[in-house]
Amino acid sequence: MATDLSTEHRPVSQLLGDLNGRDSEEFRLSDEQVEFFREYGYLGGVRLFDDAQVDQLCDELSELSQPDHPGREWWYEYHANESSDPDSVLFHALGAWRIAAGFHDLLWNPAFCVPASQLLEGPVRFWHDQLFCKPAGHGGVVAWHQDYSYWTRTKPIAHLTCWIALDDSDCDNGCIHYVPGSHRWDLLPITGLAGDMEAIEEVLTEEQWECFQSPVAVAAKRGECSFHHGLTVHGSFANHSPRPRRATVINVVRDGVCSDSDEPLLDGVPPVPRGQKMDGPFFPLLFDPADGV
Ligand SMILES: O=C(O)CCC(=O)C(=O)O
Repeated sequence: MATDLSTEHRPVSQLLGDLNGRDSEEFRLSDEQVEFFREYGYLGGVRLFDDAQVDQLCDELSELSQPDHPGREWWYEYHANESSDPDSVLFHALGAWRIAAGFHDLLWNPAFCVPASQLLEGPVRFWHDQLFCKPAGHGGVVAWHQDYSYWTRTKPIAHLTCWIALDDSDCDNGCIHYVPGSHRWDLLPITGLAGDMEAIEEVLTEEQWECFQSPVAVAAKRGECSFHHGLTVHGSFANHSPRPRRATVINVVRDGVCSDSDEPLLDGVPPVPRGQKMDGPFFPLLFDPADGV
């Protein structure tokens, strides 16, 4: 029998080992890294996990990919294939932190929380997690988009995404690509997440579309992550390689971001009334720099 881990607001397994006891200074980004993020809207090459930790997460992931696994009622969303094409598969699911101990505990990894608080410039509150997995040979695209276009029910924009590679990822198996500087663009409408990579073109100016001629591919070794701003345009191409491309994502907000809706912010979660700060069991405070790790 699985238990709903959303009631636990500290690590419940050995995934992080002694990481939580260490000095937060060890995990701080350099001034150059923070400056790079501010300039371009993304930052790659930050290590969060070693091989053994990624192995534990991959074991859990194989169970979570079985549609009849225990705890399946706690997903916020679960798409065995987000695209409508069986030859272009994107497994996409939100809510693994409630179901599997490793995916729960990774939220409290100081190697994630400390940099996140530097980039958000404040305490880090959990929004939700995601899995984005492309099988070998017939993995689908993640079409160009801005994350915040899916999150306008929360405001103001003080949102950060951490994309974590569970396989070595590069241009062959569909690594993440960013449009540098697009975090300064206005909010674009939703044009779809799977299927047509370039659907976004219809809502761009000519000048913006030019920027898609030179997006930056950010390769990552398993266990490494990249961070991006809620408005940075990003996407990833199909995986025709013989290797899978699996990733997990943590989405966070600066503490103080409010609900802008009286509807549930996530499927199955009690509403946070419009105007009230996001808080409560589903949106735990992960890290406050005033307290340290
Ligand atoms: O996994 C990918 O290729 C893209 C993930 C994504 O869109 C995100 O992290 O916001």
